[in-house]
Amino acid sequence: MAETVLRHDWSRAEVSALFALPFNELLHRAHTVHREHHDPNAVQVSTLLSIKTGGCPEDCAYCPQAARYDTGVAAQKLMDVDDVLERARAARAAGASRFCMGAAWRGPKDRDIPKVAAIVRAVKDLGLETCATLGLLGDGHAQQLKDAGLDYYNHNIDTAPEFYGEIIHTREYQDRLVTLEQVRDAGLKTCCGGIVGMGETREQRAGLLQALANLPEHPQSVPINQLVPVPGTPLGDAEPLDPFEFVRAIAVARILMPLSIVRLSAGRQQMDDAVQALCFFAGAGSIFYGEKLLTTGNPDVEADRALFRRLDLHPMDVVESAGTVHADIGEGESCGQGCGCSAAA
Ligand code: SAM
Ligand code: DTB
Ligand code: SF4
Repeated sequence: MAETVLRHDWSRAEVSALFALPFNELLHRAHTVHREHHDPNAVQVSTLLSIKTGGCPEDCAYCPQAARYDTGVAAQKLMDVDDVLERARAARAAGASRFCMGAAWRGPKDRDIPKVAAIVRAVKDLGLETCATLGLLGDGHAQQLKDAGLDYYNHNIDTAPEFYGEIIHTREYQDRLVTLEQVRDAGLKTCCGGIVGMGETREQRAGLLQALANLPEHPQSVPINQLVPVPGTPLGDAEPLDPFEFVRAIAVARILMPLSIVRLSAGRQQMDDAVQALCFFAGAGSIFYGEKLLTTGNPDVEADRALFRRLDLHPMDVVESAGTVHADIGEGESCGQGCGCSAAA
């Protein structure tokens, strides 16, 4: 297979030009890239659990867990290990291969890390891949989580740098980049994406994807969330995005970051099955599975199983996920993505 050059120097004009391609042309190009590096019929399946819900001091305009918005989400403290394990076992039994744990924190305190580490270790021992999203990390946190068996850390840049200030005021874009650097330096795999449908322009959607692709390493997992508008948040009555515009965002992400797994993330419950099928064709290779995201709804397990059957998709297992991401490197070579893999080619 020809060597894939991973670019980190995408210009805004180039990304905008991809968005502006005729829809069929864009999908053809994205699907071609997808097939070069990934099994087009395999979808990585992750289940989310909110291990610490609500009461968050931050002001993210989309988020139902911010204490300052009246959304009906009750604040709860960090869950006990046994309760998390029960949910993780159920997720594994339902077919998930990765368990993603979210906390409504600005970031964990030093004293929270040993508790989260114990949870991560226990979930990892079930044979599941582990992912955590806890907010901004402090010194040493990423390494302690890695040592506990964490595979992925999710931290989103959320939107284009120039739109960010309209969505979040309590932490800076730069703070997020620092956390992402800590995650990479600890040898964790990065899950980093954003939200579309928050009132941004197409140019700003291009800015989000440009910023993701120009990170020092492409995130191994790139969640593209469609805003779930929650009443009580400042974006509770945001104008819905044209579904084809969402598909374009998936396709452009696919082209910019060819080895990454692009995740069709929040917003599937509001999405037509046909639009989801287009997203898979455009290069989405993973989903959240289970009836809940963190606090909002997700399609029923049965509905997703039926969708997989109708589209002849199958869930990726852990080994397959590693092999797919790194399929174009020779045995023993590093993929250059900083994940410490050696090739499964
Ligand atoms: N508190 C941590 C943080 O913000 O980094 C971790 C949890 S936070 C809920 C994780 C991500 O969920 C956010 O960065 C955002 O991208 C996504 N998210 C939150 N609310 C959402 C919504 N209403 N619609 C779509 N995505 C949402
Ligand atoms: C991500 O990018 N999306 C997920 C996960 N990472 C943590 C979260 C979606 C949250 C949707 C709103 C909610 O359920 O509270
Ligand atoms: Fe808090 Fe995270 Fe929600 Fe922002 S996205 S309000 S940091 S839980």
